[in-house]
Amino acid sequence: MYPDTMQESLRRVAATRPERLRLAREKGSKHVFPAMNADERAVVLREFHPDFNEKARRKVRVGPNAGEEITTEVADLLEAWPRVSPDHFDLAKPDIETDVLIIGGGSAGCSAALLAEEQGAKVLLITKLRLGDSNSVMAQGGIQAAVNPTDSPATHYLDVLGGGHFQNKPELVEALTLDGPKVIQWLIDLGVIFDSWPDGRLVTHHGGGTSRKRMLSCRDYSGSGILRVLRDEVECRSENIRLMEFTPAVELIRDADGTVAGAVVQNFETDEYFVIKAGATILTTGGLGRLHTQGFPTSNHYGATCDGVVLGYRAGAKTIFMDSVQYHPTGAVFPEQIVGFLVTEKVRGLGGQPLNIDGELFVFPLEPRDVEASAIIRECRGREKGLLTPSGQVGVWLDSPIIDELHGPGTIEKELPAMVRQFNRFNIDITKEPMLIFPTLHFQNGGLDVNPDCETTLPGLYAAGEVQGGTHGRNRLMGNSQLEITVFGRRAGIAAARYALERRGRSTPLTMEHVFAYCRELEQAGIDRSRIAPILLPDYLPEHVKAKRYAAGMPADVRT
Ligand code: MEZ
Repeated sequence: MYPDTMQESLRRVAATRPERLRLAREKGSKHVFPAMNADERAVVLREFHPDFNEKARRKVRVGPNAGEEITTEVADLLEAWPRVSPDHFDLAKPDIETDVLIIGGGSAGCSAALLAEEQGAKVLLITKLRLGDSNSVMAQGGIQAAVNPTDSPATHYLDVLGGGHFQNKPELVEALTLDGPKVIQWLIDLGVIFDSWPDGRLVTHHGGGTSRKRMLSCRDYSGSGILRVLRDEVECRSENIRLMEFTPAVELIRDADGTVAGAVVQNFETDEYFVIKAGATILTTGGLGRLHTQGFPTSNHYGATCDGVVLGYRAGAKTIFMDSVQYHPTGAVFPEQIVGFLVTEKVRGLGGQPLNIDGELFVFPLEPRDVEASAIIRECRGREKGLLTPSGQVGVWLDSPIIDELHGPGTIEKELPAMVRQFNRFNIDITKEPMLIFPTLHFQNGGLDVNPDCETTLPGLYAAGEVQGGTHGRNRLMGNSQLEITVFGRRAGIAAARYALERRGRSTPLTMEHVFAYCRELEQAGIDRSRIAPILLPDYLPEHVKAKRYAAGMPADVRT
């Protein structure tokens, strides 16, 4: 239920709807508002995208990317001390040995495990929370792949490059788009049920920046529709895929040849540490939403704390595009309980329109994400045409009722059941009233630098999914993350298994000398010892509680 202060604006939204509807019906949703040209996009990005804020980036002083500009909150994490001292572990006596160690239990981790197992490797998958607790499972709107006869991987390739401002690594985009249709078939064969027409053809929608309809979906539970199948499959293959939950990695291990050869992991429940020796190691740890860059709320899951980049970087792997963060244009800003929650882009794919306080459409609804988000920020902060919520947030409307008007009653209930439920809990019926939205921190555009086999710049270390960088340049389009985690999860699984199987039986001594070396760099750069990483879990304790803990002689940070 919206407060009285918003009722006048809601009346204006209802008043402008018939004309907006007429335009959408007569000209098609693509022409309801002129799309920006390249110059207009550049201006709105420069003036309003958070990445262009002067405090958004700073030079990192240590590690393989030293001297490069990196997102400030990430630079803070890279300039942090280890959680554990390498002295404490007897590397000559590993607690567990495996061919392939996978760190992270979302769709990339599960895909990697399945494909590594199929190569004949023994796999150990460790995950910080439960298997499946990840950004993968929270994706709503869909997965892109060129499955339609009017589409092709080449067209998809061009869209991905355009969305990424032509800065993407082309070989990764090629792998992503060429593997796309094959991966969709693989998912269907495993049991994923994508939305389809009665004659069996897959339903496809547009997303921001797509030149063809290629967004496949499982209603608006797409990530969950995919991951539950992958997770079940992993659990079914328990003979060769061992699973350890509530067990994050806290440091990578290398061997005397410089190859990454496993990790030190922590059991969250017992606080025990284990040394795991592996023939190859794959990072599938996801993104960084819980760093709340520039104070933004996030659509990400609780464990999205950038751990994989920290671990890989400290071991010596290079990053790419770690100066770029994605703010999804439509996060909820009302009610307060769901601030930052995702409002899927599928709403706009179905014809939903962003409107200001006067009920005016102010941007083409399907601009690429960074442009759409910047235009919404401009409407609120630059033009002051947003609405203020009782808790002090500012947002604009996303007109959902127009969807039923465009496509027939019942469309919203059928296509957007997650959205309907999310708002119904607060007595907001999105079939009758719009949602109030503002950009929310959604995705880590950059990550560890990889090639199409997911090899990082360190031998024996692979990265797949959100933790890898390069595929999307500095801006990802909707649905390409769900594709990336499966395409590159599979590729990492195959490549890592082959690497590990070739090395089976070798016994090169393990070392954590790289951690000592990193500490020396931190020391030289004068980095404050109170900063510890990976952080593993976000810190939401209020300052006054921390002060009390400190006064009682406890560590102020509950996570240490
Ligand atoms: O790819 C995404 O980020 C996605 C599917 C999000 C959404 O809006 O639903």
